[in-house]
Amino acid sequence: MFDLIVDNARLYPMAGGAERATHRSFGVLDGRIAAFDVSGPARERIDAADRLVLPGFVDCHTHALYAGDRMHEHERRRRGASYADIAASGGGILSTVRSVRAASVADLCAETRPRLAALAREGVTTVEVKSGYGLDLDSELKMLDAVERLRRELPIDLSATCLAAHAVPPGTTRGRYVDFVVDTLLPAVQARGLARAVDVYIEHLAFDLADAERIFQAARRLGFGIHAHCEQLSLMHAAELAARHGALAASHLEYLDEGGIAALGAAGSVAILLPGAFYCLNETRRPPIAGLRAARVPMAVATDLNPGTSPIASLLTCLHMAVTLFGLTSEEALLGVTDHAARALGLEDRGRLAVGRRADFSLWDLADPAMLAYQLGGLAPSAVYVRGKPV
Ligand code: DI6
Ligand code: FE
Repeated sequence: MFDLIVDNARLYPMAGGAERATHRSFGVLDGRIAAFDVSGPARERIDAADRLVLPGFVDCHTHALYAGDRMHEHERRRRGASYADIAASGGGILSTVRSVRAASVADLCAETRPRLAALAREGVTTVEVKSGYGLDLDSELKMLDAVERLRRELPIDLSATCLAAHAVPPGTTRGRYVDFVVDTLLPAVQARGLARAVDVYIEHLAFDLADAERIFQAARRLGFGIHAHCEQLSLMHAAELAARHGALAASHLEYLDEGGIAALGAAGSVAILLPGAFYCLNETRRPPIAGLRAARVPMAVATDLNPGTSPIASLLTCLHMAVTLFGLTSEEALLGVTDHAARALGLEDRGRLAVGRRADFSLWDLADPAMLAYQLGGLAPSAVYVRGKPV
């Protein structure tokens, strides 16, 4: 006896490819998909009435938890200021750090809930959320505590990443700050079980390869998954470093070269593409999609939702941009927000409709899933389920 049977569905399992399955139904037991083409008794039934069924979307790179906003920077950039100019004048990441340090856990949760709700309305059932606007022990732990509080409270799932190496806070040096991250912060996060992965912003205006090397070594000793912001504004050969540490994923990659592509391919790391940041920063250099495709590096697509470079609480918008701005096919973009995104988080229990995977799925009144890469705006699932329960 199943807990739930979904019948009369056009299923797109996103399991190894983006094509439609021949199955028309599946059964759910204990929150997981138990079998396809099922009949017989079930505690509950959904007649999908020939609607599409897709796996729940995974937004695998966000900075969704923050306080305040940076609307004035958006306007300065329109008048010609660069991201680096804004950072140099005390804006950028450090301006959000001031707001986050002044906020309570309750404030952070209250400001973040609507953003997560917006993602959930589009069928997102798992969101990765990074710290990195605290940059001291109490404030980084406060951010991760807030993520944990939201994770317990919300029907969708959250996966926390410690991005302590996001910027050097005022009043210290880069070297001393990396010492603190390695010796104090990462062990504290690990002891409290507050993050699954560690990320480093490797960029000329943030941390260099030697800093990242030390942080990744410490993170791996503590059992964290490895993520990195790589080659967004310049070629640092950060992707090779991340790959050498067995990174789950490397993000951005606009300046990635052949060596970096080969390294990601050999390590089995996912390339996370963030067209929202590319768009908001008016960038012109596109990530090397043809090279990634040829090297069979799995590509994921995420929002990078953050108050500075990607204030975009819509994964469908980013899916559309991945196609229109970066040239992904709609199939690649759909795999990028499902199977490949789950893989980028090391969450191999979701991302595709397959026996044994979590019953996280959405129903859509659409002729074809490619519609999601075609129409911008106005699309939402008619129902979303997490572990077989309606959201
Ligand atoms: N991810 C980041 O960490 C920075 N850029 C990006 O794509 C920016 C975050 C911020 O400006 O707040
Ligand atoms: Fe980011």
